[in-house]
Amino acid sequence: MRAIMKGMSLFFIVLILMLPGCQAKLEGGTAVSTPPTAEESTITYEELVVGYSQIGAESEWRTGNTASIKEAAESLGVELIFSDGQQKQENQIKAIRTFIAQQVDLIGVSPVVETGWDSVFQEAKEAGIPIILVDRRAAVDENLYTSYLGSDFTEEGRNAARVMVDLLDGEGKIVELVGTVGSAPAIDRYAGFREVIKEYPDLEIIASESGDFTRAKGEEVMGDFLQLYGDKIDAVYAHNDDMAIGAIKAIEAYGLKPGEDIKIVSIDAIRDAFQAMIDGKLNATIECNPLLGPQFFDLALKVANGESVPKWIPSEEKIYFPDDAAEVLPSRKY
Ligand code: GYE
Repeated sequence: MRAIMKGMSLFFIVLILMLPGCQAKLEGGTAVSTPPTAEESTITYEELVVGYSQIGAESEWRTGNTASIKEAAESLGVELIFSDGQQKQENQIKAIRTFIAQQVDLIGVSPVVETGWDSVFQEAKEAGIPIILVDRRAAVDENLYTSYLGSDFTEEGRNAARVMVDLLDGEGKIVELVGTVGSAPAIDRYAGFREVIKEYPDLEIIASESGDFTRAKGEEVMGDFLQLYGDKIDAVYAHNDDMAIGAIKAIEAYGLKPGEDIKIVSIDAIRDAFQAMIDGKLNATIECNPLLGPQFFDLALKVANGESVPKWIPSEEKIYFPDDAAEVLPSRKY
């Protein structure tokens, strides 16, 4: 909506008011102009106003994701109103309400947890503002958002399990560092991993706790696991690299060798994970792509121009092992 106003000069508004059959009507002496339809005008990147509700800055993945969104907006000339929710859903809901009041053209949101979005998304819908989910899904009716741009977290969990089966030769005790409780990646990575592991009766998940996707919490929870189970632990499955890096510290502090005495598989493929693999402390990382900025604005422009878009645009992702880490690290952008 703001783009339409930005794109329309006063002259143009006066002109359409004077044209017969135009969409402007006079109601009680006030001019009301209906926005042009997709056929009548095409919005450009420079005219687009986007509100973006980010989760916070809990991980390297997240800071890479934020940079990608901001850089893409800047280089395309999109007006971006960015809000950092500091890990709190209530802050994200407030931000979305502000975007609605500001009449942005479109809202991008990465929901910290899956549930609790119905009312605010409904408010956006009633205001005619489309929502694109970025990175994380929300458990809402499909008609409350236009598209979801993000990874297949369940497949990431399955891939982590497939790698784990190989590393442990189908036998051993695993501890799990779970992501933020109630978040889409934590729920799906938990489930995907188990789908594969349950086929191997000699693989056992002996403990599973949330490390909230942060290094500090990953270190703390791994420290607790070591106190409880010590060298009975054969492997760690961490829902992200930051928690794995925290776990590496805890394992070293306990006097064991991460990557050797205790195998570690995690998700994201951040630069520090490549360094940990080069150092022999991490056994594999499953890529999850945060560089979603360019794709997001491409999608946003299409939606603002009334084009139809897919309901889900999955990211393409790889698995990385220590053997390729030194070669790949220089090209990693996050
Ligand atoms: O894996 C983790 C981050 O939602 C995919 O959130 C994202 C996850 C990512 O904090 O590092």
